[in-house]
Amino acid sequence: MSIETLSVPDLGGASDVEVIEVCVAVGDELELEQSIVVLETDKATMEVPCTKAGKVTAVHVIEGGKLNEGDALVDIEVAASEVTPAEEVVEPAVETPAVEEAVVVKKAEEKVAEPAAEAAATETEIDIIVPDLGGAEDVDVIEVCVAVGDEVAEGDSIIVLETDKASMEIPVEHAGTIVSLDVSEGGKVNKGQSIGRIKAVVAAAPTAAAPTKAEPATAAPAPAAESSGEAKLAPPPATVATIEPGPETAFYAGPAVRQLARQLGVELSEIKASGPRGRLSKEDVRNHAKTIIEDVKSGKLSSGAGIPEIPHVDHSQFGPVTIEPLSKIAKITAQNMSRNWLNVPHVTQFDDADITELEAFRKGMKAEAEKRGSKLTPLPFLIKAVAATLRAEPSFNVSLHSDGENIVRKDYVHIGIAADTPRGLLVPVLRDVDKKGLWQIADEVNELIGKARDGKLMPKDMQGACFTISSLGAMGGKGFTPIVNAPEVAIMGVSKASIQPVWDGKEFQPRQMLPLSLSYDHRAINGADCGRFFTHLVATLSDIRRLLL
Ligand code: CAO
Repeated sequence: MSIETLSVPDLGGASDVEVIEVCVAVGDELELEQSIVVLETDKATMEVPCTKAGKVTAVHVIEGGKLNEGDALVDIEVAASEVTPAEEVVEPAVETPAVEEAVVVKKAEEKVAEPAAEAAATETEIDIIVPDLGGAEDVDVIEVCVAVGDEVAEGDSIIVLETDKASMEIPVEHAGTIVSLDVSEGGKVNKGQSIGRIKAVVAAAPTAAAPTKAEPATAAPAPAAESSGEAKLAPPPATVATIEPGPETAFYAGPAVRQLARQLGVELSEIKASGPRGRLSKEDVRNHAKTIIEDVKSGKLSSGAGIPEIPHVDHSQFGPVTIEPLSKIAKITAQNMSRNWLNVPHVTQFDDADITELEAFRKGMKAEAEKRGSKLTPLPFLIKAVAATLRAEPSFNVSLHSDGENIVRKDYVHIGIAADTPRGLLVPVLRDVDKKGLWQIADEVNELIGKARDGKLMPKDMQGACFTISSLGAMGGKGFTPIVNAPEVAIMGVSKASIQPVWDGKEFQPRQMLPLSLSYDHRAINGADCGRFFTHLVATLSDIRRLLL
């Protein structure tokens, strides 16, 4: 182990450069190329990368401080095998191309040598060549700023490149018309590569060998003025490290921050900056992404892209109001309802079951039920009939697999019962209903509903349902469209039974009709399946002797 001090590399002549972000702290394990600090001049933002891997033992810089070449940044403890001779430690410039790139920035025009006054201007087609990229290879093209046919002015950006340390705009050296482009967004480029051609008016050089542009100090020899006689653009100065905030960009972010934002798929323009002078940090980007995820999870933000939020309204402007917090269950229900409503393509089918005989039987059993300490409403009959129908029509006893590739067929029949409780809507689950008799179903339902209303349900009591029944029969109403409780694929709404005139072929008969509505997930179930399910269910309810078959 040895302690090494990492210092500020060659800043291309810039002095008293401001530290706008310190990216490390004592104790951090640094990897090679990890950013230590972010510096900012009036021309560029630059991240100073770590040239040695190791553990930070001291940090010598603070945010808002000023730095010059050679100033100590951090001390790191490096493994013996990593230790370099002392003289190399203080010479980081060779290993920090990104910083070099950043700091040699000057506007293209500043580096353009004035053409000789006597040189004649000629229109010629020339290659647009990728300049020295400070040693970086296969650099990502993140933006192509021009199209064939575009008129460009000298210094206009042709493409924007990005390494993990710097964004760089590659400017054109001459005004002219883009003739061809051999580069596309997402592609990679290297120094000296021709990325297109431009028809430009250039000053004819006095001799073929004379370069048309001044070379930036750190740039590699230009591939310009080739002996082919065809003019080539001399490489522009190495890079512009960041895109400066202009009126069109109200945010200010370094390349690593931009890259992180792209990786996470967040819009920089939507992020609130916490850094000095409105600069976005990686932390800002992460926090923004985290907030989005939390908002989607909580239902505050819909995952269905583009669904506008309901605007806030101050209701007190219209009359007196009180504001009460939602219960935890109400909040969870709201999330689940939104999620299911947005994710499940619902279809609801309606039918009426003739429960005249069922009701006669049920009422006949009331005294016995009371003797047993049971409560016999139409609900246990509905549960039993639904269980039998799920067995007869197993197309409803399924769930879509979360991989979107498979369907899960269930060989058990557990049924959820929506219960209105003082805390909100709860759905306890009655297990293996197909194996149970009516008394047992009635007793277990009553017990579960009692637990739900007393707040005594355990999470396992509310899991694993294949199908849900939501009965508003005691409350009234002629029909409603219940929302599927995914990953179940169907739910049945029960409304209030009433005596209706039913034509028996000769005359109208007064019959007790029970309105039913069946909502299903159309990804898993088709209308014909629903037709078969409903026919079987209605027939069973109309003649409960069928449950014996
Ligand atoms: N038609 C006519 N009368 C009905 C009926 C119907 N469909 N369903 C029940 N009744 C009657 C019962 O028979 C009972 O009367 P009797 O005592 O004279 O027999 C009376 O209404 C009260 O029934 P109940 O409400 O005590 O019991 P239940 O078994 O019908 O319902 C439960 C239990 C938990 C389903 C119900 O109380 C409940 O909470 N429903 C709300 C469900 C809900 O909120 N769903 C969400 C809607 S959005 O999906």
